[in-house]
Formats: sequence, C-alpha cells, structure tokens
Amino acid sequence: MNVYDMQQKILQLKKEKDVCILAHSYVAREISEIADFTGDSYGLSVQAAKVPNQTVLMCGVRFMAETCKILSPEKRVLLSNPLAGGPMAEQMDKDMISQVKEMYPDYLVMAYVNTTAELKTIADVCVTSSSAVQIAKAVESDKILFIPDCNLGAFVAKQVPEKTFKLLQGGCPIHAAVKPEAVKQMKALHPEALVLVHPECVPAVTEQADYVGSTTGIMAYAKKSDAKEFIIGTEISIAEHLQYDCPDKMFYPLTKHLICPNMKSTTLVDVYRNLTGEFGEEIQLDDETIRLARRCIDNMIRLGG
Ligand code: CIZ
Repeated sequence: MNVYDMQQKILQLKKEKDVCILAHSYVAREISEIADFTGDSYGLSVQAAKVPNQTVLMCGVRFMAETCKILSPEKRVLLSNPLAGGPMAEQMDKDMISQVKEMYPDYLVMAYVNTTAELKTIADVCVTSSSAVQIAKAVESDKILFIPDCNLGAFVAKQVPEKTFKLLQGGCPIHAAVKPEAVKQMKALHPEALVLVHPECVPAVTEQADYVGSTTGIMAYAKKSDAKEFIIGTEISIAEHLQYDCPDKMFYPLTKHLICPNMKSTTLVDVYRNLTGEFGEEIQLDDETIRLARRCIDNMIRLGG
C-alpha cells in the first residue's frame, strides 16, 4: 500500500472508530497530515480533553500520552508505539527526587512536563518550555529545584536572577549533544539566517541564538518573522514542517544529528495498526497517581502555563 492509500484507510478507520489522532510536532509529516491536532505535548493534551471522542491516540512518546490521561482520565488514551519512551523522562524517578527533596526541604519542586506521571505526583508545579520562565517568576517560593533538564533549568535561572535554582544533571541527550561550534559553522554557511533554538540545548548554544523557545514558539516565530532563512536548533521534523508551511522561506537544521529516535519510532503503519487494534498500548494510571499528578498540572494552568 502506498502512503496516500494508507492515509486514506487511516482517515476512514478513525471516523468509523471515533478516534481523535494527536501528532506531536516531532513526528513525521505523513502522520501529522492525518492528525486531528498537531502541536506540543501540553497543547495536545488540552485538545484531547476538549474533543468529544472517547478514544485519543497520541503519536508521540509516553510522557505525552500520560499527560493526556491525567487531563482526561475518563478517556481511552492510546500510545502509538509502546517502545516510545523518553530518555529525559526516565532519568529521574520518584525515589531519587524524594531523597533530593529531603536534602532541600525549603525548595519548591518545578518539574518540566517531560517527566513521568509518577514523578509529577511529588512535584509542586509543572512547566512547559514555553511557560517555565513565567511560572518561575510567579511561584511564591524564591528557591526552586528544577527537574530534570539542567539546560532548560539554566535558561530559566538566567531569566529569573532574583530566585535561587538547584539543577540536577538531567536533560535531553539529543539537544544536549549540539555543539556550540555547530552554530558558528552554520552561521558562516548561512550568514543571513536567524538562529532559533530549543532551551534543552546547552547554554553555549542558546547564548548564540536570535530566539530561544519551545517547539511551538520556534514555529510561530519563524512563520511571523520577515526573515527568509532560519537555522533550526531542535528536532529535525520542525525544520521539515516549517519548510512545508512556509515555502517562500528556507529552513536549515542546526545539525543533521538532531533526530529523536523515540519520537521517530512511530510509523504510519503503526498508526493504522493502532486503529485496527493490532498494536499500541492503552495508558493505565491509577486514580491516586492521576489525582496527585493532576495537582502539579493544575498549578501550572493556574500560574499561567
Ligand atoms: O513538551 C513538548 O512538547 C516538548 C517535548 C517540547 C516543546 O518545546 O514543545
């Protein structure tokens, strides 16, 4: 079956089975084309809660499907590929952070959304890469333990110098591997291009950027900008989607190594097989985990996330 025929079959099945398909912006184009919604993890989980469909299929990674389940416990939430974990989300667990909390009892625990549901149960507030600065300023505490991404944490700490941050050695290995020299090389090759990077990159990379922001922030910035060329420092799919969306502009991935194997582990065939019930995983979270994890997401929403 060719890609177009497979997409038509998926669209037909999704209608018959009343499934809402969510595609994170890091997944491949042919999946985003058949999705009901595309975007970042938080935006997708909010959409999932609003739609009338009782089943939602998250084409992304596990923490994203868990976030959907936390916000829509009554719905059937499917993860497109059971193997699509997330190295960052799995780096720190509840036991480890409970011990760190004992060492710093007066620190508020701020968890990036890229964490497991279990870890969210002991966090005080959740943040996304686009809301982290605003929320760090808004929380009452002036001492913040930021988990798990030390690069995002360092970026936030720099914007909020009036507060004290504790960072742990965690983060996204794909973004963290981008070298500052790569920015210099790409700028030399494309001197007119603006550099847009994700705050999961190391400070020596973000410091050279014209704009630092979330996936949604980078896409919105590039679409609105009058500039014609952009170097994109996040997962390679973002440069690809932007190239489709803005054919009058040029998008260059900052490096060709910015490929997330977990985000890319869902194929169009997987999506089809989720709809036929042959593949995928229904997310199961107990009521207590949902209740406690929901508290830190609600705090994020209350503080302007
Ligand atoms: O939360 C998300 O969707 C991720 C992984 C990144 C972002 O910047 O949107």
